[in-house]
Amino acid sequence: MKAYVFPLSPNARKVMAVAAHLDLPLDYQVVDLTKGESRTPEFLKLNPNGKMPVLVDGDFVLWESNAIMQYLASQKPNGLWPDDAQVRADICRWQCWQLSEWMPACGPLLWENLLKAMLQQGSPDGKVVQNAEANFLRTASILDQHLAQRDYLVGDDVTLADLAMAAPLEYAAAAKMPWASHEHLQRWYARIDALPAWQKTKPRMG
Ligand SMILES: N[C@@H](CCC(=O)N[C@@H](CS)C(=O)NCC(=O)O)C(=O)O
Repeated sequence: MKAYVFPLSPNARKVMAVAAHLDLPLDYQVVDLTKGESRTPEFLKLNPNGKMPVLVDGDFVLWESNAIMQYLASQKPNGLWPDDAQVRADICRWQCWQLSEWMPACGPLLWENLLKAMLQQGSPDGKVVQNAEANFLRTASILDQHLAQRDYLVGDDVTLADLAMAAPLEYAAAAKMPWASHEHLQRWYARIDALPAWQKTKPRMG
């Protein structure tokens, strides 16, 4: 299977971490987003949205990171995606929430406080940052409360839900995400950060 990724991206990390955790050999093709490589005619044939990650397995082409995570985790029995309808629905619920609530909360802070400077796109917009911080605090509190009595988002061990949610937090400090008072969330992230698959796929700058 071939995966098209830009390894610095949290969405790529989600896919790479699953493959690392399950020891699935993926043939990686880097799509350099700083060079517009996701907008070439060849790449747009794989994903008309012009976005990575994309997985190619023979004739089967799959985009959307959460769908790719589930497909990879379906390759063999494992605890990331247990074969139980209710557990899978619970994991999928958190993956949906990750896309609909968590990424929109983290994304503007990643852009304003980190990417803008990296890409020389000017300084952070104070008003956008203020709104983004409020949204981050609202959503982070939901996670913090959920994690107050548990070590992982679903069940007693790491699942796809954790790997999906953890991805943007790699940049929590650099993007100035205000999570200092969310101690349960921080403790949970430290647990994910310690996983060999998370360490192995840590983005390397430069
Ligand atoms: N919902 C998609 C989002 C993917 C996405 O936003 N990818 C971004 C980088 S994080 C991208 O490839 N952007 C390239 C572009 O817009 O040209 C997923 O989860 O896979």
